[in-house]
Amino acid sequence: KKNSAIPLQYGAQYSGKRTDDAMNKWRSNRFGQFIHWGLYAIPGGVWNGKTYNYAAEFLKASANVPSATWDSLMYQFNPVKFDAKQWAKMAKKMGVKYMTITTKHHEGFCLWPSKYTDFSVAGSPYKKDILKQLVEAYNAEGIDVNFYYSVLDWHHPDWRNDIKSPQDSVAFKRYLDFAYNQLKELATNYPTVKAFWFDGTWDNSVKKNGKWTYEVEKMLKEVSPGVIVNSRLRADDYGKRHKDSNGQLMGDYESGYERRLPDPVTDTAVTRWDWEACMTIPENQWGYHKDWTVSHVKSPLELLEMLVHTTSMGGNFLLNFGPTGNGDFRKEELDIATVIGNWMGKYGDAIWNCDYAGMKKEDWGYYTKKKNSNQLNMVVFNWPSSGLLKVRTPRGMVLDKASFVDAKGNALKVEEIADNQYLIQVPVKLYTSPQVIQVDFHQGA
Ligand code: FHN
Repeated sequence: KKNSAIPLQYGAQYSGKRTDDAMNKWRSNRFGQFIHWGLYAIPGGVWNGKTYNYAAEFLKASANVPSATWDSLMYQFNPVKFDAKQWAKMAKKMGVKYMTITTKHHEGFCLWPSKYTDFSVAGSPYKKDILKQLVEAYNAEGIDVNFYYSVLDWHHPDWRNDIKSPQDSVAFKRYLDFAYNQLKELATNYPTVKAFWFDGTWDNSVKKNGKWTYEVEKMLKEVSPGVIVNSRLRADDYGKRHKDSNGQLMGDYESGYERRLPDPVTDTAVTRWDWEACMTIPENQWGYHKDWTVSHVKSPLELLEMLVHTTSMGGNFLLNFGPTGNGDFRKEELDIATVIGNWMGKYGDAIWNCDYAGMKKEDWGYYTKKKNSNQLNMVVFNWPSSGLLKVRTPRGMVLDKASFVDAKGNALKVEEIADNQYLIQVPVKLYTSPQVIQVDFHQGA
């Protein structure tokens, strides 16, 4: 039931979780590859010999590069090593079921030949449509493609951070028409797109145009039925973002978790709606940065733990990659993709199509539950030196048997030590990657 205590024209367009096929597919994907690629990949965080530690895609701002100079990087954009099929193969091996690509980041450069601007691949020496190649190659591997779109635009002369005069209002209206047209163009020309991922919507200018965000959501869903839109797009009549003034989530899923995850003990409220977290491999680099020694670089196991943690709370995990200006991936990213892919190859069924199990978090790791089944996965990151894994079940849930997923014939001993409390006996051993134990249960009286 929609809570409409405060009358709104541009609030949430419906309430509750979507249950249609497109949303069910989005939810079952669980693991995605984010790709930030644009002109910023060419300087890679270095300007005039100086390395800037802040996010590489913000170099224009960090190094105070004049717009004309930055924009002329377009004439250097010629990624000779770009091979969409290779990218898609790597993604497939890593185990992702979707990929989200920056069609246009804050700098305004478009990876497709948009008829509404000259600032695109079409004006670069490379010339060809990057989006089209990516959509075809990833779709051919069975991977959904989603489009990231920055509403904030440092290139467009009509972009405004705020509306402070009638002139601002006129200019910004032109900008909003431009962005609306581009979005319609994307939805029309790439009909297999599954979701739009909005960003750069935090400024007052956008907050004062909740109506536009409402209309964009509506238009995209008309042009591309079933398409999914993240909460970042939206503002309501009063400029309230993500959730409207009545507390209803706007868009189809919550997209606020960036470089952080909800706490698995205290933040279980997130399991009530759809959500996605996006994550960088270094501390805060989305675009390609030449020097990754500027911050901590997460290990494959740290990232894997985040993926499992996210799945255990009913969310999707979008792991970011920043290809080089030549169009290939740095070695660190390829290595991470390989390690995660090897694990996913064995244990992916503990991720895809899995959800929150409704159980208390235990110190050994995370539960995930295959939808509509009587099976739990225990993904164990902290192997116990006691050889005992504790499981506390909700009332009425009775454990039947447990085994390693890769040794299903060998049952592990399950001992009931008190009402709804069990110990599973496991070998005391040193493992170098998280093990998955499958547990069968039934609902008792
Ligand atoms: O400023 C951007 C950043 O470059 C990156 O695109 C992330 C991805 O969530 N979004 C913005 C910061 O919220």
